[in-house]
Amino acid sequence: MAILESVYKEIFHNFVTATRILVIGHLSPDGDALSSVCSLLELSERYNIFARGFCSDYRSTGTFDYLPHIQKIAATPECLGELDNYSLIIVVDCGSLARTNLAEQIKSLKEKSKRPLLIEFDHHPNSEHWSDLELRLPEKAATTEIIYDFLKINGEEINRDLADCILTGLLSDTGNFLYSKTSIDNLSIASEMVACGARFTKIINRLIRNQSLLTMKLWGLAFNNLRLNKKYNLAFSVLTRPEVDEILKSATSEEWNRFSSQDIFGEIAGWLSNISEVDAIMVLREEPEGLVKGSLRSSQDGVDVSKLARMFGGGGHPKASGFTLKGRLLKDGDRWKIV
Ligand SMILES: [Mn+2]
Repeated sequence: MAILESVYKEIFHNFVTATRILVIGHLSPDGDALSSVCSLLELSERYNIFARGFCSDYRSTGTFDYLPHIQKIAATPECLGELDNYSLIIVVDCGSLARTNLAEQIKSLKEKSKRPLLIEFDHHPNSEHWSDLELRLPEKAATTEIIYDFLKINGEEINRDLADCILTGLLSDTGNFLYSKTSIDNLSIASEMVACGARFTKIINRLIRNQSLLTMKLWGLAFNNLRLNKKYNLAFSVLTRPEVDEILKSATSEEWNRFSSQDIFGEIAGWLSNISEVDAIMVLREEPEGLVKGSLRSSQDGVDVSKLARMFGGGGHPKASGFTLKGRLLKDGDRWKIV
């Protein structure tokens, strides 16, 4: 559904008249979440407004150190002070309020008479309506594509820093323009961002050449464990905790940092969706807390893996989604069970 220009303008008016802004991305942020936060921090600097960023559990690995103001992104809520000290809170790219890791604090704000205005920018479909104003456009490839429209509609100049943010989000969320959802708009915005000074080669190198030896060993494990479910034409790889731990035990602290800040298993699933003869990919792995996580991807037209994810209580996009289940993986003959 198209969103009226007046909503972009109303949000902009609230932005430029705010006194203290907090911009929140999702936990373990990806390139789109970090770029979305950084672009709004850049805009707040343009208007001399105090602003902070927050992404729960964000660990800098240097991959995105070229993004403006990235050092202003806090990873723990203690660094933020009281949330009602902000006049405006903007949540970007989160999909659900839970992924802010501040859901309770944000919900409790709504009971207060004097509280920050709550705004959401997102391209994930969602049924929760907790914000005062939202720009939710599931047809957009990245949240930074929504921010691009927000800047354009409000007549803001796109400088090199903003262009770097917008291009980074677009590249991150389209798998460097490989996903089938990549649109003409995405490519034309990307070329405009390069014309505005975005460092295309630098960004693409950071996004692709950011793997460590440790992550390559995990890729090897996932490739080795790959099987085919002929009934559903689904390729899947199952990674048990002992197998993953065996690789992780030799990790240096830098490799560990990189491992925990990247969605490595999602990236592996994304790469596996290049297999041309299957309809979908699933990567299942055991997490330490007695959880089994699944990443689903597809590159085939007409396949919506988010339906499968929702059956398991998860969600996401038609071509990229995931779920989490309680339990452990158990091999039963040729089959895997979650018990
Ligand atoms: Mn995104």
